[in-house]
Formats: sequence, structure tokens, C-alpha cells
Amino acid sequence: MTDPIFDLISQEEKRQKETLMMIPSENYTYPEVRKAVGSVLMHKYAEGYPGKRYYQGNRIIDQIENLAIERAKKLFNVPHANVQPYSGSPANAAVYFGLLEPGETIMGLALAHGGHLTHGHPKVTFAGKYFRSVQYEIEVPRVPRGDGGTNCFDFEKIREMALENKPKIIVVGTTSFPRTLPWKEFSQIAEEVGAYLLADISHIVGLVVGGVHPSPVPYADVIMSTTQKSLRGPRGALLMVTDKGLKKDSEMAKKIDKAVFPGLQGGPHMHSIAGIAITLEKASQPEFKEYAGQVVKNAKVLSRTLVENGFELVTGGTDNHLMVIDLRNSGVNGKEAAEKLEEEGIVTNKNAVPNDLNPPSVTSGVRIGTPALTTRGMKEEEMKEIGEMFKEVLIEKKSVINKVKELCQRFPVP
Ligand code: DSN
Repeated sequence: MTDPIFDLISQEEKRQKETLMMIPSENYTYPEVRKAVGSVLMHKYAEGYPGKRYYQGNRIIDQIENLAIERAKKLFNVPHANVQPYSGSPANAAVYFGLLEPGETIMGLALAHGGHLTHGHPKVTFAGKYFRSVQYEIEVPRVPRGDGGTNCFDFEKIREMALENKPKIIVVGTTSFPRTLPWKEFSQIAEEVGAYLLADISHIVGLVVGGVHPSPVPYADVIMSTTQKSLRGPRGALLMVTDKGLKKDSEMAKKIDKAVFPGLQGGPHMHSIAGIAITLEKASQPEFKEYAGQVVKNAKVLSRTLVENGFELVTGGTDNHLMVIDLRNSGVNGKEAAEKLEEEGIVTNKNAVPNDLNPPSVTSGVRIGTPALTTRGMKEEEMKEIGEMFKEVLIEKKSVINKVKELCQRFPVP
């Protein structure tokens, strides 16, 4: 008898084909990446780094990991890359454990303001429990401001917080922030207080590589990115040290490598690392620039359509691949809206908005993005159609499931 797991995989494949994948951290990867990730590479143990392994039989594995490292260094223009982190959270953990002593201070963007759990979210995360954490916020008037909400940080306030708390690491990175990240301003504060600057570009990495978001390389000491989001790769992460970081501490790359292995991880997932190598090569092609540009164009059209249809967006619009609908005036909360949309084949996630009074399990927002829709080939016209569908579902309480199915058939998953 065939294991029922295969039937479940087929059902999931069908779901992904027949619905609109609008969670901004999800994407469809390349067939070549799926082939590498399902390959014999998963059989191999390779603790250590190329040329310095604790197991025999790694001659070919070394070449694969070296290729991934070289491609990462070239694509991002950095002197050091580690391709072994299993995912974004352990990668951020490696930076903290590599550069900080327990109890030292991390300063990151609050979760409800668009940051990430690992950026120091208090009480429930390792970052908030084993280190001292202070959290900065964004400044957002609730009134929609069209596409002009770029000036979201009060740098004087953030500077004062940094001077008072003396963080050893300032994290600049986001999961639900729809605007361009001002690397320079944050790096000036980090320099002034003697902190390292960690740029977590997991969400915007494809935009950075595609040239539609400024690169943090001249400003950050360490850069972390997951590989499965806008980069279109497999699950995994990259840790990179910049020239700036090495100048500050010539041992920084070694400290971070040691924190990844043996500090936090065992055998690297070589199948994922091969998939990452393939992804990095694809991201260096001109077609990827076009893709990244289209992701942003699509997000801008979608956000404008939503605003025209009466929705409030956090910061009024977007500069990148995502937006957060603020539902506080709409009569539904984030959970209800996300569930209603899912019934209609539109898959999003509930998301806190700044100063949200609802708990994280409910929230007052819905986060949406365009990377996966753009991978399917959808463009501005389709974004207008989808923006209208949000109004039909959430305001007019109509069903759009047939429209969603028809749209999905027109744009097959590659
Ligand atoms: N889970 C990721 C996201 O959805 O943004 C962050 O880790």
C-alpha cells in the first residue's frame, strides 16, 4: 500500500496550485532546487567546514559547499559567507552567541511594529530571555498617506534609546514592514554607541539582489538572510560578514562560524546547501532583476487598489514586496479576515499592527505580499483584480472562489 503521506503531498500540491499564495514570506522555488533538496546529499554527515571535516567521504560535499560560499560572496559582494544555518532563527542565534556574552544587550524592532521574534521579543524567545533586550518602534499615523510613508523612524528617539541602553548589537530587519530600510541612519547610531549592526534581510533579500532595495553591505557588520522567501530558494539561511565588520573585528567571521558549528548546530543540511547554491546562481541572472522589479511594481499596484477600495494600510502603502492591512476600522479582526480570505482561496496571514490591542492569536491586521504571485507570472492587471477581490470578500461579503480558480489556471505554478 502506498503510504498516505504521498496522497497528502498531492493534496498540498493541488492547494498550492489552486490558491493565491499571498503570504509575503512564501514562494515557489525552482524545479532544480527541489531536485537537489530531494537528492542523495541528505545522506551525508559533514560536521565542520570544507577541508576541515570530522567525517570522511566529504571530497564532493566540500566542492558543493565551496560553490555555495563563493556564489554568496560574489552575489552580495562580501568577503565571508557561511551557508550552513538551518534557518533564519538559528542564524540570528549564531550571531548573538558568536558576538555577545549572555546578558548583553540586543536592540531590535518590536514584533508588532514589523520586527521578528529573534530580534529580542521579550519573555518567550531565547533572544529575549538569554540576552537583555530593548525594542524600538516605528512611528505611524493611522491615517493613510498614499505612497509617502517612507519616514517611519524617529532617529533621535532611537539614538537616545541606544545611548541609554548601550546595546552590543542593533538589529535592523523586518517581517512586516512595508518601507525601505534606512541603513545609513541606523549604522550612524550603531557607530556612535559602539554596537555591531546586524542586517536581517530575510524578507527583502530578493529585492536587494535585484537592485530594487538598497544593499546593507556598506553599512552593516553582519548580514543574515533566509533563502526561501523573495530569493526563491529552499529553506535555509546565509550569514555574511562585511568588510566593515572584519575591519571592526578581524575575528568576526571565525566567531560566527564557530557559533554555527559547533556552537549551535551539528551536521549541515548538504541537500539544502546545494539548493542554495543553485538559487544563488539563478539570482545572479538578469531575469532575476526583472522578477524583483516586478514584485515591487505588483505590490505598489495592489496597495493602491486596496487604498482606493477603502482599506487602511500600515504606513499607507508600500515600497517593497508586502503590505499590512489595518482592519481596525473595518469590523473584522485579523484572524477573521484571514480565515474568510482562505475560504475564498486567498492565503494570507493575520498580523499585528502597531499599537494593536488584540492578542497575537487574533490581531487587527492581515499581511500580504507579491513574491509568489509574481513567480507565477502575474502582473499589474492581475494585482488590480486581486485588490478588487479583497473588497468583495471583506467589505461586500461576496464569494470570489471561482475568480480565484480561474486566475490560478491562467497562471500555472512554474
Ligand atoms: N515566518 C517568517 C515570516 O513569515 O515572515 C519570519 O520568520
